Parts: sequence; C-alpha cells; structure tokens
Amino acid sequence: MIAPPQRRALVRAIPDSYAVALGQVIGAPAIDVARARAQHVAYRAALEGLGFAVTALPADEALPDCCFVEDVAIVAAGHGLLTRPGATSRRAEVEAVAEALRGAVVLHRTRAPARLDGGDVLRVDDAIFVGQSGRSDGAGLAAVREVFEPLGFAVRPAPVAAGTLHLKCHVSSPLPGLVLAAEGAYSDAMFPASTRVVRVPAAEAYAANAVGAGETVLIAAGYPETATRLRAEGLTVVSLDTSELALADGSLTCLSLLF
Ligand code: CIR
Repeated sequence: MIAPPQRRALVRAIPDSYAVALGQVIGAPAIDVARARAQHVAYRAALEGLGFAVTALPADEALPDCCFVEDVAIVAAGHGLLTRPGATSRRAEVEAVAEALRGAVVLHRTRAPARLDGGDVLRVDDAIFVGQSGRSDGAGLAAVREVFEPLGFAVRPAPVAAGTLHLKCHVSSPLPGLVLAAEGAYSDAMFPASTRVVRVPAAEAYAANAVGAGETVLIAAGYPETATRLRAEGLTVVSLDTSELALADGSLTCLSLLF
C-alpha cells in the first residue's frame, strides 16, 4: 500500500529584530528574544510530533515579524495565494515564502491595492471566511474569491471587532470539522452544518487560536478550561508556552503554513 504524502509545515526563524516586532499593547513588557526562540523551537518540535515534515526558513533581520508566516500566504487544495499584508513593514516577507512554496503548490498573487493577512483567513472544510479587519479589506476578500471559489470553496466575509488584530484571534479550526471559538464570538450557524463547535470561555479567548492534526490539538499554555473542554471531546491536548509570541500579538496558527 502506498502511504499518503506527509503533510508539510513551513515556519520561519525569529530574528534579533523581533524585539521591535509590531504590537498593539501599549506599555507591554519588552520581548525576550531568546525566550521567543525557545518557544519557537518547542512549537516546531510539537508540529513534528503531530507528524508534519517541518521546513524552517532563515530569519531576515530586516523583517522583525517574519516568523508569522501564516500572514503571507493562504494554502489550500494545492494552490497558494501570496498575500499583500496590511502592514507595509511586512510586505517584503512574502518573497521568501513564495520561493519556498514554488513547485509545491500553484502560486497566485494578491494585487495592489488589496490588503490581506492570512491571520484573517479561516478555512473550515470547504468554507473560507475572510475577516474584514484593520489588515484585510474587501479587495483582499475578492482576491481569495478569485483563487478559491473556482476550486469549490465557499468564500465569505466575516466581521472582526474593532481592536482585534485578526479574525483568527478568537476563532480557529485546528482539525477538519472542528472549530474552536471564544464564547460570544461568531454564531455556530456561520459554519458548515456538520461542524463541531467547541467554545472557549471569554476569559480564555486567546486560546481559541489552535493548531492540530489527527486527534491532537496544540493550545497556548495557561488556559485550563479550554484544555478541559477539548479533552471532553476525546481530543489530546498539548499546551505550549507562547508568552513572547503573544507580546507581538502572535499565537499558534500565525507561526506556520500547513499544507
Ligand atoms: C503583526 O502585528 O502583524 C505581528 N506582530 C503579529 C501577527 C500575528 N499573526 C497572526 O495572528 N496571524
């Protein structure tokens, strides 16, 4: 029997300049870059533990936020849409990821003046939601439609609350058919009918951003009720320290492209 192809994960190392990565929290403590790197290493190991073949791109000191590779491409069904990040300081992150994806997927580009961050793009089976945030606009939504609707995906806009960076800050789909969402954020009816929606208490909203494979979900450490609710669904939960990633508004999905 021929084994199915191993799923791949693309990540990018953390530069020293991560100390000045973009962040919304005024007066946040300084980022400890060495600690951020240790958390990134643990994340990569956790992805390998889930069975992903991990490719790590080198960091670029000119791009403090370059570890957040999720924002620069949307990959699904053998196609990759390179984004045009909403933050101008992040636009040049796209090229190294484009190079890494070339040959692995059919590549498309988001054209100016559209703005699109992958953190605003949530795939739930054959539905794709595109958050309308401070980073992603209607033209970004149109770019996603142009590539993914012909492939059979239903592409829809989703609101993002003011002050929230991305759609996936409060909702994610760590496994096929499973959505993890903060209480009060988005109604169950928004997702395909067969979706199992697990709610995270509002006080643990950060933990709604999760990654997984098989029957295992990686969540941010320090969110016990989220872990309990996922275990109650029969899932295995692995908690990862994300403290230094959170200081730059990062969470677990942001750090990889899975395909
Ligand atoms: C930024 O502000 O763009 C980065 N400091 C954080 C990006 C996090 N990405 C994500 O949630 N997909």
